[in-house]
Amino acid sequence: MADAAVKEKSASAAAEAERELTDGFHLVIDALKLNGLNTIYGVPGIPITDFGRMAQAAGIRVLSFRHEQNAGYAAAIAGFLTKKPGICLTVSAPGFLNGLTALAHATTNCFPMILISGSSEREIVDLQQGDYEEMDQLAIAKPLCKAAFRVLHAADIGIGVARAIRAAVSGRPGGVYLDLPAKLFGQVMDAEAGAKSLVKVIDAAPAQIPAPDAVKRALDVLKGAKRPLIVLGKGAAYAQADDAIRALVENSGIPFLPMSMGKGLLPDTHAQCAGAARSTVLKDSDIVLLIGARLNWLLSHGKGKTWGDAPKKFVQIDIEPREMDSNVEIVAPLVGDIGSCVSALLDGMGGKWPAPPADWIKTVTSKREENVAKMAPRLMNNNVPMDYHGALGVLRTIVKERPDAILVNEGANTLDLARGIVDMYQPRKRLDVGTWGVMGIGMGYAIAAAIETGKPVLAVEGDSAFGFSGMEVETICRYRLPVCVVIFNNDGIYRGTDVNSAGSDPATTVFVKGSRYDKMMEAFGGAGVNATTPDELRRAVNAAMDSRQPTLINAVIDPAAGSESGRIGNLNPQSVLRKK
Ligand SMILES: Cc1ncc(C[n+]2csc(CCOP(=O)(O)OP(=O)(O)O)c2C)c(N)n1
Ligand SMILES: [Mg+2]
Repeated sequence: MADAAVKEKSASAAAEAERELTDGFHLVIDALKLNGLNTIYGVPGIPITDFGRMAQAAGIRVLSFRHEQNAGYAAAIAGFLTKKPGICLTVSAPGFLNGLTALAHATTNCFPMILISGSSEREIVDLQQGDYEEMDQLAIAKPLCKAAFRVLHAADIGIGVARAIRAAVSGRPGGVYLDLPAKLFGQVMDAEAGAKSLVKVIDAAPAQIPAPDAVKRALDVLKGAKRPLIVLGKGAAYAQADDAIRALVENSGIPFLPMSMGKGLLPDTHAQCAGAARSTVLKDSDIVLLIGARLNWLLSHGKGKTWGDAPKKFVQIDIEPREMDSNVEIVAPLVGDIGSCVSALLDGMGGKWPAPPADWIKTVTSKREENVAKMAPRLMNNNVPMDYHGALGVLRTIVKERPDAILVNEGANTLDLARGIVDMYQPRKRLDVGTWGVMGIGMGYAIAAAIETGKPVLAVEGDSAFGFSGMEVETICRYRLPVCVVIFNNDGIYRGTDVNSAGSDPATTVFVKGSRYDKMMEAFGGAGVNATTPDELRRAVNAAMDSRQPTLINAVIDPAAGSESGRIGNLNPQSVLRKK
């Protein structure tokens, strides 16, 4: 070879060596950061341990959990609180499956979330040759989420992440699965080309403006109402259209009923709140405007005894057209995003919207006052052991005094009674079990709520409910989060009094009597308190909220105080044969 040619060849080799390279690890990190996704909830392991380290080094907040399900619930509720997809990161097969319940939960509850799981070698998985943690994760995830994608080439990471984000937040939000095979992380490509391959998602959840005809139709129906009602679902809370929703309620003068996570959009103490007159308004209303609330089991499917015999017409605001007529006829469907739909209704109402008939308002108000008065003395009781009402009366006052704290709530009696008793004053402050009534959201939700909002969190947990995610108290202590967990310890599921008549094993619904959950928190350096009276409970919760230190209060509740399945005992199947 001539000298010149040799020189040229070695120069180009040097240039090649100097050319900056990037890899799959960094492209995923850069793609997330470019789209403002700066927090990851997950559990490390092959093949994503280094990815987590590198993400942390690159300024992403990476929160390591003790179990993927809790990390997944954290990501799901982060999505609800921020309108950006919450990110959950897991290892392959078992880690992926542990995260999957939360992904399905996010989809069912319409929370935007992306489950990113590492996966094993495609060539081996697809030939079923028994790879480490072998599983066809993409196929398994598909029926449980809105969309599922796999990225095989580093150059496609930008597009893969963009598609995942759009699928999670656009239209009706939900869960998305993103499968990243181990090999992808180590794939190398030219850094400049890599940077160019990334996509910053523009207008990820575009406004969906309702059709003018549909708005007029809805207003015409509402105008004819004699006994109107507005139902505010968690979709209304998610929308972050708080001012418009408040204006619609107040300008129309219509009583409103908040669903569990819709509480606080307007304060529960608002003059138009019909929360304490729920059965009356459902039964007797004639026109019902549903805002981000579905007519599923939580609203008795819009029919039957709960809704009474009075003829009923439904107006429904939802971003998903197929939600309409899902259970009963919707006479005025308003399809669009909630902010745009509510604003359009407000515009159409103008300044002279007639107030609802005075007798309807009077009926609702007096029912509500009657029920509130009936409840009041029970909430002030000082019984020892505490009952649910005595303990919740304390927490109700604390939330009133600290309206910006976030309340996480799960259990059966602990859930149903807290929902009714503890008034909320601000939007998106009550986070609970959602559409499935799932146990296990507690600590994941509490952690994400503290991380995403910086506000103190009060987690009110049945002793059974807490057990599903209890190990995450270590996570709470590790990150020094301002979380106060109050466990309503009644020695079991629904009640602690069941006995097994057949043998020596304990009954199926009871736990170790007199357990001291507070010691679990102490094991990791947090504060533990055993509270046996309303006064002890009050002092302990206030101290925790003031100190912002991880705290667990074991609130001792009368084991006989609860009822089977809380407020939904009617859903237990019955047989005509006598129970043995
Ligand atoms: C994932 C899951 N598993 C099981 C259940 C069934 N379940 C409903 S409530 C509940 C626990 C109720 O007990 P607790 O949390 O102690 O509340 P309490 O009624 O005693 O106050 C269980 C296990 C569920 N809802 N979700
Ligand atoms: Mg219990």
